[in-house]
Amino acid sequence: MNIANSGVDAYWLPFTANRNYKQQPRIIVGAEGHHYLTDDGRRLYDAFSGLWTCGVGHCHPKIVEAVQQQVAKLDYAIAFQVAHDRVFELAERVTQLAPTGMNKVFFTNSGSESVDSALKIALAYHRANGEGHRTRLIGRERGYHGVNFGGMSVGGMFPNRKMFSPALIPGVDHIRHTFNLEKNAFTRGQPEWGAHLADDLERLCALHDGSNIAAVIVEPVPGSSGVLPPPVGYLERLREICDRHGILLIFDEVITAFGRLGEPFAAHRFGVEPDIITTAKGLTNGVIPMGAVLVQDRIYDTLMTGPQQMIELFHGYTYSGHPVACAAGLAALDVYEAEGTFAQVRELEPLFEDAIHSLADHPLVTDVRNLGLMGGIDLQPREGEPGMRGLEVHKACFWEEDIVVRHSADLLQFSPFLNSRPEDIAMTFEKVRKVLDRID
Ligand code: PXG
Ligand code: PLP
Repeated sequence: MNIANSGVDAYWLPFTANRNYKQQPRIIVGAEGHHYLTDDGRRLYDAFSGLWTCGVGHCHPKIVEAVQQQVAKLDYAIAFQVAHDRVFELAERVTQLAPTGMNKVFFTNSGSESVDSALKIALAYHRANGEGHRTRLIGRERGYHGVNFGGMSVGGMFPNRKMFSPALIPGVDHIRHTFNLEKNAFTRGQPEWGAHLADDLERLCALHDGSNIAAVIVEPVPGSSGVLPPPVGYLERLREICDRHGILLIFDEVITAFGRLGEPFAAHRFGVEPDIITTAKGLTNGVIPMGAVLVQDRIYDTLMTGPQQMIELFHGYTYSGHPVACAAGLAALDVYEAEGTFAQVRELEPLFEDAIHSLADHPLVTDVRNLGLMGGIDLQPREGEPGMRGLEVHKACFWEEDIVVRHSADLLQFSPFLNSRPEDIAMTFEKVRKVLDRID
């Protein structure tokens, strides 16, 4: 056993088959640009850009430098009742990128925290607005909103909920998902069929009475559950229904914000303005953990009530707006701007679409989906061994093809770098095809 994996037994890996992993640990000891360096001296191409996080590559020199300088100057500043200059700067920069009227930012440390913060803000807003009866929260089947209690409850991925069923928060319901193999298999980009699926929200408004619903939360493009681009007109319809019933619409943009769809936010790409946006990941290029909740001015303004010496929202984290995270965030936004990152994504999108759909003819592939630089490939599960084929592809890519491909059961997910080289996108799918050709 080498030094790098000597602590492997002590470590409980998140969202991982621990026993299987520990038989043959896959260990990263460094990263450079678009590659990881392994403990056995190999360079692996990262086809998932971290975990949808590191859009402009690992260890980007501008971000590294900003973090190094900040940590030496101000490591931490008390987050309650006092603030620091960098957090103001970052809040301002984020709102400049946000849809109009969305001028207030609450900082968190992850996507999960952003989601739970957003749900609490929605409830608090209605209460302050004289509608304390609006308490019900609506998510969507196949939604992923992180792993904290609120996000897990509005989430719609059954394995994440199953174990915790009795502890899910009450007063939550779900609209149906938009995945439909019969109508939309192998669609490139947004499917034409399915806008009417948004009307499922009207069903829940009839059931619970819309006046009792606080918020609807959806990922504009669900990521974790397999990259499901919204049918054309679907998000517009959700927005209309929310407006009709006075319901807040929350876009969970933890994956889709900061360029993944070729725009600052998915809200821009789809031309649909939510009331609240949750983010994380790309906010700092994944360099330091950080998330943010963006809200429309009227939500913030409504909450600024009561005696002025009193706290308006009893919520916040020790590390909200951490100075080092802010420095990483500011540097990341500078890089996106200087390098024209969002425009690069728009340029790469058609090429990525062609490359991922080149696998559509493979006998093990049952569906291929893509939008922006998000892609999903469903593999036919092996009889009696669900998830095994996906795991085998991931491992073969890692050990034999020097490429990191993420899988979730029999789904392969792709999150190319926002500044990918076109030849690397082509190489990614050539390698995946080679692996698919040799596994059974
Ligand atoms: N909301 C959305 C839409 C997400 O995608 C979270 C919330 C939670 O963020 P944190 O930072 O608490 O993990 C996420 C995270 C995958 C994958 O393979 C996706 C996520 C995390 C890990 C893996 O698709 N998304
Ligand atoms: N501002 C920032 C911070 C950016 O990252 C970008 C894009 O790269 C822009 C503005 C310009 O965006 P676009 O290329 O979509 O016009």
